[in-house]
Amino acid sequence: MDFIEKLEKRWNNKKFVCIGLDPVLSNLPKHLEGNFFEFNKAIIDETSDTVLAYKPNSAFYEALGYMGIRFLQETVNYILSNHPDIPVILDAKRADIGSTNHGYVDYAFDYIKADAITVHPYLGREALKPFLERKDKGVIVLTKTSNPGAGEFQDVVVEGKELYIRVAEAISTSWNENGNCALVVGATYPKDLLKVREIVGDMPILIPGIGAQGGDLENTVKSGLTKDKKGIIISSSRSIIFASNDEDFAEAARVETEKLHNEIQKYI
Ligand code: OMP
Repeated sequence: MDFIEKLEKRWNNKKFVCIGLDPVLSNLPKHLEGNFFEFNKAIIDETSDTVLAYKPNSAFYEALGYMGIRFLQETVNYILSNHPDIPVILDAKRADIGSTNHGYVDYAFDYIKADAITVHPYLGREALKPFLERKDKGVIVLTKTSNPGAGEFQDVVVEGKELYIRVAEAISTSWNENGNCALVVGATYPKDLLKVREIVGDMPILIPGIGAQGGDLENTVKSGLTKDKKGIIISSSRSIIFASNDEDFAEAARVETEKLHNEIQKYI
């Protein structure tokens, strides 16, 4: 199953929550002794029946050096082996000139074995070809990010339209020849999410910013859904994975995941 097929299957079962697997040493329960894989595994075991996807952010693993990369690889292997229908998004926000991108592509898709990766659009479609050519993998392009300063460049008006609108237009047309593109729009900008949804039709949109960043869930769901009530990947990390930093952390993560899942269902 490719990335889009995995998403479709889980959307059909009304799953919309993506858990950001973003561990930090200082927040890990003591008994795990800094083992990110054991931390993630416990959370996956408790939440796999409720989630749409998992999204480890590479930064938290890179911070530990080679041990971190090993924890990341073990985590993705665990999901692939035990829940092959759950898509794994490697949040790495990569992109460079074309020849260098081959390195990122080999790492993300062949070594880590992620189903999708986040990339930034700054270098343009020509440079991103090594990502876009991997038809079975998702290429999720930053369009309107969740951070307070996102507008500094993304809202600049270029030939009559904000830059993020032009990015959304490009991604949904020429970039998406292989039908494997998706976009990132932060839950902190629901009005912009609605504009992007109108441009991109039923393309998948990854929506971080719910939970710790204070995104408005009701507006986000209503603005982001497609006509057939799919298309949204609602992502939250800290508010789920650090709901408790005691021995009950995985159960606490399950409770938070189910809470988010149930709240989303109210707005569908
Ligand atoms: P929490 O704020 O703890 O839910 O974490 C948010 C996660 O989503 C982090 O891994 C961020 O790097 C990521 N993210 C954003 O917060 N904002 C964006 O605009 C894009 C992303 C992302 O690509 O996932």
